[in-house]
Amino acid sequence: MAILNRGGKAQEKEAKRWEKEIKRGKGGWDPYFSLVRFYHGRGDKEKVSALLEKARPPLKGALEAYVAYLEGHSDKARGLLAGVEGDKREPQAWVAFLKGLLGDVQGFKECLSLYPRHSWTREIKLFMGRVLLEEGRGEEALGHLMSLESERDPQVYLLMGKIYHQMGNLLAARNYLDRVLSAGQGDEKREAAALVVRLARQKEEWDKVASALKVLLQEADPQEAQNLKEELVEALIKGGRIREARKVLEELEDARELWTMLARVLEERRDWGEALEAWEKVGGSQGDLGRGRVLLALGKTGEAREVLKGALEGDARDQALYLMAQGAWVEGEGQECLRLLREMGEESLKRLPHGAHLLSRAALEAGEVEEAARWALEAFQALSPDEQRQVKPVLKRIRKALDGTPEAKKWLPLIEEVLKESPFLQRLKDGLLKSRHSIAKRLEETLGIKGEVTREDLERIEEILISADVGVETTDKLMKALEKRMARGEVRGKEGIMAALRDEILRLLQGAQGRLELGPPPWVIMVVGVNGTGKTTTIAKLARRFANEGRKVLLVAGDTFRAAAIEQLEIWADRVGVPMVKHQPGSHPSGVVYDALQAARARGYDVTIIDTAGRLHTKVNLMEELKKMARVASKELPGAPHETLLVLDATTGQNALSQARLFSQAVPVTGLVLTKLDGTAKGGIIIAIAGELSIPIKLIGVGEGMDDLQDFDAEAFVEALFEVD
Ligand SMILES: Nc1nc2c(ncn2[C@@H]2O[C@H](COP(=O)(O)OP(=O)(O)OP(=O)(O)O)[C@@H](O)[C@H]2O)c(=O)[nH]1
Ligand SMILES: [Mg+2]
Repeated sequence: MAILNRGGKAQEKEAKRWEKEIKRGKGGWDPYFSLVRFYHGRGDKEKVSALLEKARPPLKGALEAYVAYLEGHSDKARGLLAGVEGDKREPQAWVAFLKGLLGDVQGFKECLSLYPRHSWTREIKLFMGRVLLEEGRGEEALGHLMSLESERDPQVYLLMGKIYHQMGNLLAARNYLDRVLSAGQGDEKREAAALVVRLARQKEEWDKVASALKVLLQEADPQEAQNLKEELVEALIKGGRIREARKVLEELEDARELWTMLARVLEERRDWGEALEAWEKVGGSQGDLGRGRVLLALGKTGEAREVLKGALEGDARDQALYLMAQGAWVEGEGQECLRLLREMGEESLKRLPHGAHLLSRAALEAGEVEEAARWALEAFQALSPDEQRQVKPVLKRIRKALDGTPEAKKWLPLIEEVLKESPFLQRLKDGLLKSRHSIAKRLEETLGIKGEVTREDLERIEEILISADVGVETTDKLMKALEKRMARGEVRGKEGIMAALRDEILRLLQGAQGRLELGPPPWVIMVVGVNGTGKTTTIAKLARRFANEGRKVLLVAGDTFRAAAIEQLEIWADRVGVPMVKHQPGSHPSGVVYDALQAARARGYDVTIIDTAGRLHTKVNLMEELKKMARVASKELPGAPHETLLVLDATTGQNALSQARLFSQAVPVTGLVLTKLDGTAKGGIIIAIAGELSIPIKLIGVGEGMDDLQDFDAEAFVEALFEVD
């Protein structure tokens, strides 16, 4: 069955040999099938017809069926084959093989039983696998292919990859396709690469996409290469390989969209110089718009406004007007800013809430309070919650300006409605009142909002941060970040420096934000910390939270050293209505942990919270006790304690940092609780913690009330800390 031979130049020679064999009346059916395939593959219809002429039944019928199959007429082929019977073993096998090709897997099986151990067993299995794959019978196909797997055959691997892909086992699919990529060549390698591109793209594995595309590129013709390179650039950009993307992009013609994509990413990375060049490549009004935006970010306001004029004609007009207005605003030309924004028209302003926001500020400055109110409200409704925070101060100023005017009646209720805080945020703001005064308010009072930033201003910022307990190291980090932004020209004026500082602090806190999550029961939380930081009250608050969520909670009086400590937790357990395990005062703390975990397991508690002592005769004793408790817990319940919360008191300032280091050395602290933020003007300690420790902050306490223990939300925190009324 030479028909199964693979393509290639050798075929020319082979074909001559087959022709000779036919002339000599030798070789049976093989040379006929091989030649039909060969000539059909070259589109040589005459030669195919000549062969059909020459053949006698039943070979003739079989060949006709084969040709119909090659032409894609499977039904016709089946009809033609129906009357054909092979008389001897080889013809019989050919007929069976054709049946197999036409979707009757039984045919392949017959073939295999006629020639059980022949050089083409492998090929037949491959064909069978392909037919089964087409019919969606992947599992069956795998059964036949397994025996071939050991041959390290890229063809087999490719087929298995495709089958696993069809079956939805993407991991296995990728595994086999990767083998084709590393060992295969030619068609298989290309096919595997194309499939890998698809699979990796679904999973957004851009490096994989890129490397598979490169395989495809190796043998692509120029037209294909253009398309593939476009895809490659996209994958490289998405994978963050910007420099490489740019290099490939340089080779492409007419790739505006990709340049736009690249320019956007460069802008996001604040890579201004490169972004500017990329926008230049984009050209047209979009390009002008991009360049204008970058120049504005660089503080080159005049140049930006000039460039943006180029974008005024065309579909980027509104954006251009908005950016020009921004430039005017930064330059202190309030009236010009207002004029440009008004030129945008109502509809456009509604679509561009940032424009509406800017308009409200410019209008307020110009004394057009009603216009300001209208557009501030419009912007607020359309912006994301994070951006809404920036509109709030404007609304507050408008509220003040409206006071006592005839328009107040119409606008004040609307503004009040929008400014109403959620109870959560309100409580946080109340809790952070002292810190807000010592940080944000002082910054604003000493800096003012208008004008350029001087060296003294920076020194004052530094001073205020340090005095609010942000700590020398973290303050230094923040100041460096600010100076870097200023050097890049990103920060304009005092308003800009405040925004940048807020942004840097937010980033720092976001990096430290954690979440208290419960795993499967029995989940065990151990609460540690020096005396008086708020361990026991934190436990009570958590117990109530979990109980309210409908969980079974168990408390453990692990501070066995003081009778009062056991009583205190007991009172809380009663109040919250959850059970508590205790031992005699003075007994061993690990004993009570052991009992409690047995109970937790036996009675199916969802979460068990262990209170611990804050003070022993020496620090060493305390740490040793904690270690022992953790050890006992993990022996009783593998993995326990699943969470170890360290409670820190915000009013103790820099001391909190050394406590955190000390406790982490003894037990694996998984989260921090920072209490009493309401009791200090030095809430900056949380920024120091975020800057200097690598333990996530999970909870914060902003008061003694039961609801004053909050999940730490960096964004809300920064808003509460910075929003000066
Ligand atoms: N203002 C304020 N007080 C808090 C906060 N959290 C805890 N407290 C108070 O801090 C005091 C000490 O709290 P406890 O829970 O007894 O502290 P502890 O860590 O268990 O102390 P020891 O058992 O002595 O180690 C109590 O009066 C609490 O009400 C908070 O977020 N804000
Ligand atoms: Mg206590």
